[in-house]
Amino acid sequence: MTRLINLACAQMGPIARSDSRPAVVRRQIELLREAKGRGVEFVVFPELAFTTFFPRWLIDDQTEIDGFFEREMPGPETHPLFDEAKRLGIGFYIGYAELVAEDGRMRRFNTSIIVSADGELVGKYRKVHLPGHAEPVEGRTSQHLEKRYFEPGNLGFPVWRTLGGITGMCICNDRRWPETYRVMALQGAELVCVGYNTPDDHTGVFDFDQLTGFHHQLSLQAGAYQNATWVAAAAKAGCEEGSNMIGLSMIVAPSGQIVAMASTTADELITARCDLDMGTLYKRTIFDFSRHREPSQYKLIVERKGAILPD
Ligand code: CDT
Repeated sequence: MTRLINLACAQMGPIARSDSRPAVVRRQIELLREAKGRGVEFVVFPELAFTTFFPRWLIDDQTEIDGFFEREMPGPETHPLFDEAKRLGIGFYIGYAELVAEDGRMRRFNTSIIVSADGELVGKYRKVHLPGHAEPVEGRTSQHLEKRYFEPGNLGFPVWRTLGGITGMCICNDRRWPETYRVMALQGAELVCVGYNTPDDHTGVFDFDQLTGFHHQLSLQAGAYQNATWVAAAAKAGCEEGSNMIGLSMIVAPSGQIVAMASTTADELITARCDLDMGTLYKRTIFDFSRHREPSQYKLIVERKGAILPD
């Protein structure tokens, strides 16, 4: 028996700083409608999908910063997306900047949610691995100040029974860390959704930066294969406010094979018919965790943060 799901990644082209949320939501609704026409049941949208990628700028005015955040989801400007998805009967993953009163203070997270086809919130995730810096790096036109604007996520890497299978989420830089996938795989993940904004100049070292697309693919394919899970990753791409961000949105099978990939850096829907049972072969053989893993030998992974070199 197979468990098939028609899956899409709705890659988005650039969002200018001056673009309003209603204008962005209209683009997302167009992508949803195209998805419906192609028989899609679930759509993955990018990280921070309602605004430009604001961590590229040093902004001092807290009111201005908070203008990029959502106090409620859906809110007055974002609910048309939720309404249309429900009308079309399509579930989705989407990322946004979350401003929330928690533990007696205002907190800011880089967040994603899964919404079911009937419009119910299935789950929330807050980005754990925040890349970049808290202070601007001299000489860079585009900064990467996620460590300044967000706190690390505090919800772990949960998974949910939805879409007829077990689904988890991560956000952008998380996809480069093997722990991300493994924690979800240890809960039986069959699909991992990822939204991302990846500039092509993030180290400033050409030898590294020219491989940005390759490192992205490598991470997703390794994560999928080593954890016997589908991975669906949606970019915000193209030249956004002078920063070039990679496209290459893709759907990767548990075999590690790429089954769909974007060919532009604009708004583009990619789709694949995914058998959620495909990972079972790997989970019963080479990656049968309960037979082959040796957790007692991996203790350092949770005990140690940075490398300590031998004497
Ligand atoms: N958004 C995000 O996490 N982007 C990072 C690139 C920047 S690292 C300074 C990524 O890992 O793609």
